[in-house]
Amino acid sequence: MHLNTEQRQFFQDNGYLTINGAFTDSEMDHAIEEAGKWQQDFVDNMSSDESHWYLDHATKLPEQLRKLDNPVSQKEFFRKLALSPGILELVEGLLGQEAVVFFSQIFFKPPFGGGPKPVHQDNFYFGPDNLDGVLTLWIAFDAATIDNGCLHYGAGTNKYGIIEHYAPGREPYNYQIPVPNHVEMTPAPVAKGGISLHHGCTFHQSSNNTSNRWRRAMAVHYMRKDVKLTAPVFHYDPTRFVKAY
Ligand SMILES: O=C(O)CCC(=O)C(=O)O
Repeated sequence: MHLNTEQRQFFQDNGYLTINGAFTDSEMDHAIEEAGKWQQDFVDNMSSDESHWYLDHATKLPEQLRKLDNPVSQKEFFRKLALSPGILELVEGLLGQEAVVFFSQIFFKPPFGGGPKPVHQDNFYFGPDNLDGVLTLWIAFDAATIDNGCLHYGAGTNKYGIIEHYAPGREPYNYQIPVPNHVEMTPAPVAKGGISLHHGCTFHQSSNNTSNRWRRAMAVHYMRKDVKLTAPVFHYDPTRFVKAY
């Protein structure tokens, strides 16, 4: 998959880019089925610590997960999506070098209230030694719209460096930043099978899912192969890293 000059420039200036039609509906239906089976198995076996961390406490539906970690390293189906030749060409073209998937997450955002993800920068969590060496590819398993909780981006915040974040006491997984008045968070709806890319420093968030439709997606976090995560907030296990080369 090749970016034209305009798309490349948009990514460089704004720190994000949306491309529809990257995957087929049937690939996304398969992804939803795989994620659903895994979610059920996880819920059936989770500890109480895991239930605090992983359950979506906002949706009216019972016992739904907000996320699952490391699909790319744990499940072949998701690994194939993340390492498909077109996607790699795109990601490595933007990073300028061969890439490693060091972390990945499935975000479920269930219907009837599924919880928000507050404004944050991925690089705050990851702490890379090269801020331009990390990017996230977000694959929309379902169409993501404003009412079911698509991502919103702060255009140009990819150039802000890392801002200090804070986390509410009971939500150590929800580090966040107060958004300065001059930064507008712009919605980035994505069609089913579309992708949204963002630089590791770009401010982004998603709101509650106020609709009766799911908003499932997989975020794949890539870094250039010469990048080291020297100041991460959480531990990113190197045995889970997946080389794309
Ligand atoms: O899918 C979401 O709601 C949050 C995604 C996110 O924070 C990310 O992809 O880095």
